[in-house]
Amino acid sequence: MTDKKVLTIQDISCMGQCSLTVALPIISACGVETVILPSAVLSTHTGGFTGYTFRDLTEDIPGIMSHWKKEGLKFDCLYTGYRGSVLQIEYVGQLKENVLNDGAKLIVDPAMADHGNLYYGFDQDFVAKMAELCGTADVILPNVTEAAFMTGLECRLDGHDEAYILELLKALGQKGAGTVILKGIRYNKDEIGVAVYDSKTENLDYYFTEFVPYLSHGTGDCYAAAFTGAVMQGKDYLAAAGLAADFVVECIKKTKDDKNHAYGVKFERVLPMLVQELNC
Ligand code: PXL
Repeated sequence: MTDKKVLTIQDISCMGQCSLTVALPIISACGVETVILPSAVLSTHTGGFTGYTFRDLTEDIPGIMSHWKKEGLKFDCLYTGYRGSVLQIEYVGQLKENVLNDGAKLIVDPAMADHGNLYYGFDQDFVAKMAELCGTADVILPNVTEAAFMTGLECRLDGHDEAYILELLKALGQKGAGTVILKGIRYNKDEIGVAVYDSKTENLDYYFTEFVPYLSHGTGDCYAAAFTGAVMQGKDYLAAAGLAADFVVECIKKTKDDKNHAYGVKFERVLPMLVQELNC
């Protein structure tokens, strides 16, 4: 058991099974205390819904941060997910300086693109800032689309080979990230994998799972939350990357037959897996 505390900054999409509404229960199921910094409140996420509300909470961040600083509150990990503005990316540096313990980990999920496209509302300026932030992180969790956007390399959605994947990993590592966990690797049609690349030693490992052909929002957020919880419980990066991958595959399997549920995955039904692996 751990007494470590994770601070996570991302939005609340009231409906949609993503960002904070999945991070909080998933990291908690891992047995890890989760402190939240909501970056925005949306009625739904931006993928597949129209006419959603969006309240930007950027201007609340400095006040929350300075209150925590006054109280002497410090956290062991900062995990950043979806952020609604460039300024919010810039605040991550200040959070790191003011409310993180020495040796705390910065885990960055770019959470800005998938399947070859940027999410609605993001532009190249945002991509450049996110790439800069990734350069300061201990661990980054991009998918292949995000990796391609941040490095300017070609975006290939399948038919990958190791030369292409290594090119992406090295380019991301050269920007400064300590460990790159690259998601969505397709070396064959039956499997999907993550690469775990240490940019200092250039050590590369993979973890592959069965490929379940079903597209859903929020799987990246579920992955990042389970990964973060596992790392806080002392798993090494490869073990945490593998557990998170198995968790997401099970979430997709629990969801894929429900045609009305493409907005997110039924992660609630798989939380016992995390409790069993990390929190008993
Ligand atoms: O799942 C990533 C995500 C998080 N938050 C919001 C989103 C998305 C993806 O579309 O729109 C608001």
